[in-house]
Amino acid sequence: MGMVALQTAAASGLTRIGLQTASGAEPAAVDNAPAIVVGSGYGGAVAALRLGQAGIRTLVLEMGRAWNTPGADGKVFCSTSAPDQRSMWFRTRTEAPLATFLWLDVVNRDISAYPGVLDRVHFDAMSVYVGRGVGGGSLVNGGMAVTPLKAYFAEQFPTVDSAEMYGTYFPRARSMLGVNTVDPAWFESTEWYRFTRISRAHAQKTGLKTTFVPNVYDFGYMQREAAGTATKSALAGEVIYGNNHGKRSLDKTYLASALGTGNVTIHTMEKVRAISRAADGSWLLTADRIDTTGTVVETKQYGCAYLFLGGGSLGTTELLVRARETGTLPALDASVGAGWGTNGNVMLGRANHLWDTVGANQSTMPVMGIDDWANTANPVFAEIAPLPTGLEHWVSLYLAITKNPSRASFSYDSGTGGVRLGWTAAHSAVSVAMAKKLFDRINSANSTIYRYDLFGSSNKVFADDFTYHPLGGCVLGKATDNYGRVKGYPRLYVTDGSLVPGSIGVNPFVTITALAERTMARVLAEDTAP
Ligand code: FAE
Repeated sequence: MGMVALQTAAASGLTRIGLQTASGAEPAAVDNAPAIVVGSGYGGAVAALRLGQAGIRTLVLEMGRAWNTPGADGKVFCSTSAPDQRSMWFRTRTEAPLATFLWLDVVNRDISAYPGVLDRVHFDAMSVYVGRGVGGGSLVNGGMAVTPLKAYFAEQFPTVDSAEMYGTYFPRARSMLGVNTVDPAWFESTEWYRFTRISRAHAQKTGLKTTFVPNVYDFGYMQREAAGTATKSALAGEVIYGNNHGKRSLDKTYLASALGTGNVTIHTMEKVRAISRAADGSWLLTADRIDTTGTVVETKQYGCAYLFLGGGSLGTTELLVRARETGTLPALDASVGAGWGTNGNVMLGRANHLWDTVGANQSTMPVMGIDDWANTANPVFAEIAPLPTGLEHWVSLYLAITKNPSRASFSYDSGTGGVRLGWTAAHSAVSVAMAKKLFDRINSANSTIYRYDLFGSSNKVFADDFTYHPLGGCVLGKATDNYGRVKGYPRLYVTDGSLVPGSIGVNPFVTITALAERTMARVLAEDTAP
């Protein structure tokens, strides 16, 4: 794992993660690097590791902070039940996905503005949850590490050799990410997954198939939590504001290995704002360095020969749409900004009978899904989600992934310098109709009803106004070639979720990681000088 050290240059206020040199001196500041990676989520982390291993000096620019220093309470991340400033990205009140419980606003809390770990980015009719910090979405997500159905992968990526993906890149991604599965015997007996067993029984009574899903949370650690021999994290409600233990997030896997190569440096709290190309074909980047109040304290210029975009579906697409529309990269393809979708996400809750208790104790890591994707009339894969409140509430919660074919585009807003998203309520209604069809069946087979109190005061049953799975914007084979090379601009690459055309049918990070591995293998073999 190498000698990873966090160094804070007090004079400049610059926090830099680097590898301690033999002399103990800090590596020289890098303003020009052979390769720059924007963002440190899945796509960025894979790029950084493979570049570093190839001996290419690489700088990663990440707008969020490094989550490796305990706060005053001795913990790196705050708890979900008592969130503080660490929870959300520059907010004065938390914005949890479940807004209410029994219609009461008991979930959200006033906080002070700070570069917290979870962001909710609001567009006109859709808001998108994303992770902020070294590790991107891996810091806040549910860890579900699902490989998509081969047939659906091939449908979404007709130009990609799926034999090679399933033979080489998916296995590589799973092994690097530390994917493991819950011990079935423990699952059947532990109080922490009673909520899942109840939902499974109701699905089975409906004649539906359920399937275990792997996770990157260390289930050995979780069993020790349950036994009382390890500090609780997944069993203490931790997930969307970060896990203090147990989760193999990217800072512990890909990024730790990347730093261990000695060739990779990560600059935190630096947001790339503009990309342009110099006369010699190299890349120029403008990045704003912020402090913990969000104030821009320095605007920096960087140069590189190879530029990898891993800012996620929102981050990467915004940078490229802005570059095309402001004329810094005018030859970008017209499809940059298009092909965006929510992976058909809809969240909902069902009310169980009094005898079907879900348990006061619930693990935050989902381990099972209701798999009705083969139902061509209404394909849905529904994750059985936890609702850990510490009390019995008889709620079965789900995150449904529906095969919603709707796609939207981002457009440049010259007034704000940001982007707008053309997703509408009508697009979401398609996901809701599909989720409703499936859960009406489950309710009817079990004589149950929906919960009306979870998503605000308007008796909303289906949370259709947010997604955890933003996908697309720079779709593989459209905005880029078949390997993520941006059309029209040599040595510019996209490696993240913006390559996926709006839907992949399961939780997306294994697919994003595997595609990034495929891109890096090709680019390092063909594009870089030996
Ligand atoms: P991502 O991980 O979002 O990383 C992008 C990084 O770039 C972030 O760290 C940004 O701060 C940074 N960035 C963006 N713009 C800039 C800029 N201009 N300059 C500098 N830095 C920038 O992208 N997926 C699963 O497969 N299983 C799950 O169980 C699951 N649960 C989820 C639960 C939650 C609450 C959320 C929010 C997401 C969940 N996801 C899950 C989705 C998953 O985390 C997401 O698909 C990936 O993180 C996307 O990876 P990317 O590399 O595309």
